Amino acid sequence: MLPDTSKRTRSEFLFERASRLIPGGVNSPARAFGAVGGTPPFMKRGEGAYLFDVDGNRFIDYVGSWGPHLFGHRHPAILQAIEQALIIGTSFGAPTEAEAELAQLVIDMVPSVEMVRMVNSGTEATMSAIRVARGFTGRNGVVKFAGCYHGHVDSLLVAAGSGALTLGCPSSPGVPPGATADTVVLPYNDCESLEVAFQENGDQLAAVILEPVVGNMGCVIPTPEFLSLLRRLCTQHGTVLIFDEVMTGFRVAAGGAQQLFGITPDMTTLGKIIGAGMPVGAYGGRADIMNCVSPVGKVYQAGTLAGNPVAMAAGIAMLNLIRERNPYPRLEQIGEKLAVGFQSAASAAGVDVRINRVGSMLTVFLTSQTVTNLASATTSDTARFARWFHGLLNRGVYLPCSQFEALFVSAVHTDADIDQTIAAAIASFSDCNN
Ligand code: KE4
Repeated sequence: MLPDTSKRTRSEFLFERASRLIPGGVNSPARAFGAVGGTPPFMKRGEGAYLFDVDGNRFIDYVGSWGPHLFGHRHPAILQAIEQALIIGTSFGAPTEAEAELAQLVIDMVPSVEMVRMVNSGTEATMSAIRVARGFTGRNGVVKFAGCYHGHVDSLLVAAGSGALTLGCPSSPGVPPGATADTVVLPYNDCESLEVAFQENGDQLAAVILEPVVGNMGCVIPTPEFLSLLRRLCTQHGTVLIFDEVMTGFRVAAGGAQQLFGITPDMTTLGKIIGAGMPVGAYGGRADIMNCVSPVGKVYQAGTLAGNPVAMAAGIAMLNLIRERNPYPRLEQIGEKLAVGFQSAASAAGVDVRINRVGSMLTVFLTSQTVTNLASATTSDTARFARWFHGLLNRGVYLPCSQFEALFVSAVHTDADIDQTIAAAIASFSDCNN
């Protein structure tokens, strides 16, 4: 028997109030249900694989705060670390031992990282990495790929994914032409256009930045040829290759996509899991590049709360959990079980889907086309996705509220959770046909 989790009375009241105080009633557009309609449930608490809203509904959570909760909500080891950190204070604006402890863990785990700087978000990480790459090379050009999202950095808010794509403004108003004049946008997985871009601009390119597994146009997987060509051309032209692993870092492997695919970038950006739900981003890479960063070098970057002890404690606990528990075999197994279940549910209802998955991150695209880039991702039937989404939500399953996002399974989702999710998916796919 599937639950009825359609009651939104309290959430509707809170959303109406919030919408008068905060643009769209949310502090990040991705949460606003803009593409699927309806009222977003206001959450009261999380526990393991579950979220509980203010109307007493329980949801199996596949958002995980958009990635951080690799071990589910309120893991005891992470809570305990935060509680102990709070005893000594929240932030000092002075160096603390914890910052070097987390830095050492990142350097030990992520192949490309020889030195690392902590910041407060993924956006800060990518913004800083681009500036450092430009300072290091003395060049201005940056290549990004259509559908990839790297946070709300002016120079990268061009053909961006995630909320920008979902809400139909991949290139945002308010970004002056000068901010994107040096940004070259190419199709993802397109080796030919990459070759041409380097033939035409190679000696002006400071950096190439990409999601090494895309989450922000939905999950899109790079071809081995694309990644190895990227690595070869960047090396050949002295261009800094930046893997934006804010989403894939510690998600698809302990060492991220660069470990999974065996391609080492020059710089890496991190976020989400590194903070275990607390505000932490990081950028790092080759020591010769990172030594350009102030105060050692001249490329300026700073942050009042960067490296604060509470967030560091959460990150240290998370990365130690990963090293002690090695969740990736289980994440692969349960991610596969979910994907196979979604595929069989869609087939049973006669709904065409394409599912892209890497480990515990995946997207069910409602299209009959194989999805390898933004053009194929946007063939998806977003209206039908909205109906499927709400069918699941009203049956206790909480997916990201956009066709152009990845969902995340945690290490604490059970087989029973997956079975319940698939039962809800079967019913919801049938809804789609009515
Ligand atoms: P934040 O500034 O939101 O911490 O990170 C920006 C960012 C950078 N790079 C990648 C690959 C990312 O996925 C993100 C943020 N991801 C979105 C969800 N796709 C965050 C959700 C939101 O914007 O509320």
